[in-house]
Amino acid sequence: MGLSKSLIELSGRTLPRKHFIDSLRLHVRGGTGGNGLEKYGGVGGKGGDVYFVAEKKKNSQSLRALHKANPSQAYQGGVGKNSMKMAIKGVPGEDVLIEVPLGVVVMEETGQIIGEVNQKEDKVLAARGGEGGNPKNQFRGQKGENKFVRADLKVLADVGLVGFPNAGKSTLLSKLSRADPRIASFPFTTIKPELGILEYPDKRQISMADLPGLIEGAHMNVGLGYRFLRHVERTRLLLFVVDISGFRLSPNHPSRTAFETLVLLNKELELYKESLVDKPAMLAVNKMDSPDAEAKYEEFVQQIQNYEKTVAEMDESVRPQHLVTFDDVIPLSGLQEWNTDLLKTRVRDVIDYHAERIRQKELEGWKPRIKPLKERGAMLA
Ligand SMILES: Nc1nc2c(ncn2[C@@H]2O[C@H](COP(=O)(O)OP(=O)(O)OP(=O)(O)O)[C@@H](O)[C@H]2O)c(=O)[nH]1
Ligand SMILES: [Mg+2]
Repeated sequence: MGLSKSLIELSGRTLPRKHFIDSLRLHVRGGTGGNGLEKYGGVGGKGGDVYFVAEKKKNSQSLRALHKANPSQAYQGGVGKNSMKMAIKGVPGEDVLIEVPLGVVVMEETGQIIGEVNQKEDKVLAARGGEGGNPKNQFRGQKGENKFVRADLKVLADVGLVGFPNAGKSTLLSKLSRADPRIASFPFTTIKPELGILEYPDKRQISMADLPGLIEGAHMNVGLGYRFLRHVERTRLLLFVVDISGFRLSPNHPSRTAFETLVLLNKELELYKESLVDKPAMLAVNKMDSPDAEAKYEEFVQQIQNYEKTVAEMDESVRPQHLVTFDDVIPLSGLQEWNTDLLKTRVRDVIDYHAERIRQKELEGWKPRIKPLKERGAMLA
């Protein structure tokens, strides 16, 4: 299935860039190597590399600070020193470390991933410094790698909306929060994650990320694919949204029932990263106001109640190995606001339930550690 970004381009839409923050294009260039000194066989210093590393101090949640600190977004490794009579081995150029928040993916301009900064010790080489001059390069210091890269920050949200295009994710978010995402009757309306905040009477707030629609093949970058799948990683709860009438991208594409879209979503997550399937999940069966929805829902419930069995009967090409477990399944209509309050309450309950479970687990492993009082030397009376 050759669907790609062209659909979006064809529609001539511009990217709304409101609340979603985080993508930067940067110019990175490794330092030039120093020249060697042929007469003495001296080797020039290597040019400095450019790396992405985790920021040391605060754990900021955006790339904005980085942009502010260096609006030109150009980073260049230090130049390697020439080999000299007195210093036969040239001193290497200094490496440049670009500090970013955790959760940053560094990519080539083509979208190919160079590496990710997910943990404090992660270090991603973005541009290698040039070799110092040596016999192999006629003692001429080499230029460093020189290119543009993209740094994307994965969304950090309590809840991530996962669904096929057009399932009504953005509509739902607009009803649950004050967010005002773009809504339209064609697939791939949402092309960037956007955040909404669910507010509760006791001032509790839960953040929900509206994500672009996912279709089969997404893990291989079909549709908006990979670029968005990674945003699912940093959410605590996945809220699957399916259209009770199913989905069909175009007359050239197979028509999928609601249940099939669900299984395919499950499969895409699994193919992208198996651990995503183990995340707490809920299911919103949407558009219950459409014709024949009740009858379709009845069938759907049968299938989901026997999820494992129904899936086992499906063709291997669509069948996931590892099934998502849903803490709740709620039929609703985002548009008509049927059951949306219930959903809001249940989202909170499920998040709290899992938080409590994690806390309990931690407590189980907790043992009081009785330390001897610090030994003290003789005290002066
Ligand atoms: N009948 C009915 N239509 C709905 C409902 N929710 C959304 N829609 C319609 O479905 C279409 C798609 O809605 P969106 O909210 O943009 O869907 P989405 O899942 O965000 O789509 P993408 O961003 O393309 O992935 C729009 O025409 C909505 O008006 C619903 O509960 N019932
Ligand atoms: Mg949308």
